[in-house]
This record gives sequence, C-alpha cells and structure tokens, in this order.
Amino acid sequence: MNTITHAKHLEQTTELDMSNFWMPFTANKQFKAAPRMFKKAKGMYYTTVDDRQVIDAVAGLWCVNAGHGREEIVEAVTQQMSAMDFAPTFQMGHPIAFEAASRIAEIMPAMMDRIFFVNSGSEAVDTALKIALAYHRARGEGQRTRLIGRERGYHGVGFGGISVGGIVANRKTFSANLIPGVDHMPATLNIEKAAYSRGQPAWGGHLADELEKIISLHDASTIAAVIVEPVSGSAGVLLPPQGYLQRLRDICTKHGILLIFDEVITGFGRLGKATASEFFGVTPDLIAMAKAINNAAIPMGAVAAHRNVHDAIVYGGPANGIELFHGYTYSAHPVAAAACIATQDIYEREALFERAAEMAPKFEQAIHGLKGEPFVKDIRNLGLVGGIELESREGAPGTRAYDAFLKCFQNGVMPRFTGDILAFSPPLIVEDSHLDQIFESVRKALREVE
Ligand code: PXG
Ligand code: PLP
Repeated sequence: MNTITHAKHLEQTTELDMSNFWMPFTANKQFKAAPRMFKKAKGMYYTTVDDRQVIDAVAGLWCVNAGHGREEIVEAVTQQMSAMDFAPTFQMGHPIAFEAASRIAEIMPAMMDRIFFVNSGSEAVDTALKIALAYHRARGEGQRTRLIGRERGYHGVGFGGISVGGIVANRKTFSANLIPGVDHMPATLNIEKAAYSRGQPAWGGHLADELEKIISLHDASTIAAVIVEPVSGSAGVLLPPQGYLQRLRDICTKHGILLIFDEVITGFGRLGKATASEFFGVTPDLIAMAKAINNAAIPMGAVAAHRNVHDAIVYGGPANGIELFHGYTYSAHPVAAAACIATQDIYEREALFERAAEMAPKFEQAIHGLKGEPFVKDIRNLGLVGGIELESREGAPGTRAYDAFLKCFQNGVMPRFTGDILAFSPPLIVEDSHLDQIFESVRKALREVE
C-alpha cells in the first residue's frame, strides 16, 4: 500500500491512502512519492493542502475561464440538484436542456445552431466524427468514410480521437486498433521559419495544400471529414499560419468534405471571441467543444452542427424513428445544463470574451518578455494562450520542462507542461498584476533549472 502522511495538512484525515486512485495522464509513482495537492480554489488562486497560494496560469486544465468558485454557478447547481437531480434525454426532455442549447447556439457562428450535448471533449470529438459519417450516408454518399487529422493534433482519448489525433505517445500502445482509413496532414509548427512570432505566423499558409495531396491520393469521393484544432493547445500551443484555416475551408468546400473544428480549448473566449471560428472568420461544418462550457463545474461538452448537416440527418431520416443512433446517458445532464446557463450569464454580464481580447496584447508582451532566459528557444501566443518552448536535454526530452514546472509550482504558479513546452492559458479574469506574478515566477524558475 502506498500511503502518505499529511498530519497537519488534511483536515479530516491524518493518513491518506493514495494507492487506489489511478491518476490520469500522470506519472503515478513519481507523483505519489511527492504529491502536489490542492484543497480550495477562488478567483485566480488555488490553495494547497499546506495552505500555500498558487496562481492558476492554466485555468485548471484550460477550462475554468470565469475563474474559480463563482457563486452564481454554485447556486444554480445547488438549486437544480434539489429540484431535479437527473432526468433522461433519450425520448424524454427537460426545459433546462433546451435552454442550455439555445444559449450555446446564440454564440456560435451563423447557422451552426444545432447542439448535441456530451460530457467531455473526447466524447465531443467522437460525436462530431460520427455525425460527419452519418451526414454523408444520409445524403447517399455512404462511401465517404475516410477521416483526415493532423500530426500533433490532440482530440481526446477515445478511439476516434486518438486515431485522427497525432500525438505519438497517445497512439502507439493502441496502434493496431486505431480506426481504419485515417490520414494526417503535417503539423504547422516550424521553429526555424517562425520562432518568436507574435500571433499567427506569416510562414506556413501553404501547408494547407498538403490536404489537396491527400485528397488526390484517395479521391475526394472517399473522404468524409477533416478535423483540426484551430489552435492546438495540448501539443504545446501550435498556431495556424496566416491564411491556413481559410485554405482548409476552401479545399473542403470544393470537394464536399466536412470541416470539423475541435474548439475544446479555443471555445468560450480563449482567443477573445466566443469561438476560434469567429476569431479567424472561418466557419466549419461542425464544432466540438467542452472545456469552459460551464466553467468546468460539472463535466459537459457539446457539438455544434451547421443546420445543413443537422437537417440532412434529421429530415433525411425516418418520419417517426430515431434519426441518429448516438447519445450518452448524461447528455444534457440537468445539473451540468444549469451550470452551463449560469456560466454563459457570467461570460455575458462580465463581457469576459471582450476582456480576453483586451488583455491579449498585455499577455503577449508579458510572455515574450521571457525571450533570452535560459534554454528558451521559442515563444508563441494568441489571445490568452501562450507557450514557451525549451531546449530539450540530450536523451531526456520532457525532463527540463517537468523540472521547470516543479520550480514554478514551488514559486507559487501552476502552468501546464507538455514535452519541453510550458503552456499558459489563464482564466479570462486575469489582471495585469497576475500576469506580472505569473511570468516573474516563471522567469525565476527558468533561472533555477539546469
Ligand atoms: N480536443 C482538444 C482540442 C482538447 O484540448 C480534448 C479534445 C479532450 O477533452 P477531454 O474533456 O476528453 O479531456 C481536449 C482536451 C493538456 C491537456 O495537457 C489538454 C486536454 C486535456 C487534458 C490535458 O494540455 N485537452
Ligand atoms: N456500458 C453499459 C453496460 C451501459 O449500459 C451503458 C449505458 O447504458 C454504457 C456503457 C454507456 O454509458 P454512457 O451512456 O454513460 O456513456
């Protein structure tokens, strides 16, 4: 048994058994030997079990966009829990589910207002891929089955998501069982050509033409959908070069292929608009979202479908039968829906997306201020998301960023790290003084790392 004593840290228990919780995406043995534990969160800060304040530089896990501990959400959730804890949405309904869908629809791009609820980003991705296949089949093009993703893409951990995704560590163990008929476009990051670009890199728009090559290899008539993150977060903040997304859109339109934007990270204000689609002025056919939809209070995600996609499936389906054989027990869970509505109220009332846009230049200034610090080899940013890429240690990739992450945590700031990249995506309520605190702590950490 792996136990750890926290006599003075934990209120109710003196000994915590850490052996049972198999932690996700965590170095379990390393973590349990030296745990980092939070017990409270408010606004921009977490409190550790030993009563230290740690500033949240990554909105939890890119999801707490309105900041922690919002009373309005607590109240909405509590009330809904007492009024009706659960009700099914398979052949039954509850008004709050429809209201939540309308609130999301309001801020989606025009015509992308048909909302399918799920419980996570991984489920949103699987759902979007399945809707794309169902769309072609409903239109008599059931032979369109191929899916195209991108190297370094992250689309969650379902079999669909890892198949179209391009993160090797997430795929290799499962490689023989990935879904068939998937190709990948190249990633858009090229540090030689575009290091320290502020905002969208000028270099790389032509990479979208790789899609044409894949299409001509297979013939467009076999391809169902292309899925990309408009800005990828997990792989280490990779930005779309200028013109790139519009070119993907044009190529997809030309060939009758659906374009899916995975906006699990970019949704709900991260770039200063409700969606990356709105920010870039490029409208896909399906949007997958999750994080920040209800400020991460209760698990929830969604897919927004263009009316044409929805109508082809729903009106192309049987008059009185189920049109899409898909859904989750907790789709539009009433408590998650209540949190969603309360969260959208906060975003609107506090104009948090506009606020993110306003803070973005300050964030850019602050993060690029770390150029020249030890081991820094690239810094990139857009909206309120940024990455600092470090030189890797020879033969030990990822260890330097891990050490930097630990130093940051000791210095009172929590970023995210992936490979040798430190990633930042603070809650949209972030203020100038928070930015100073975050990046000065990171500067100090980088100077301490070897
Ligand atoms: N798509 C994208 C673009 C994501 O960023 C998912 C899908 C999957 O969402 P769920 O809710 O199933 O986790 C994500 C999630 C990291 C990190 O290390 C990023 C995510 C999740 C966990 C860690 O930055 N993104
Ligand atoms: N496994 C079993 C045995 C089930 O009965 C169900 C749902 O009824 C599921 C998995 C799927 O669960 P969920 O709807 O929460 O995704």
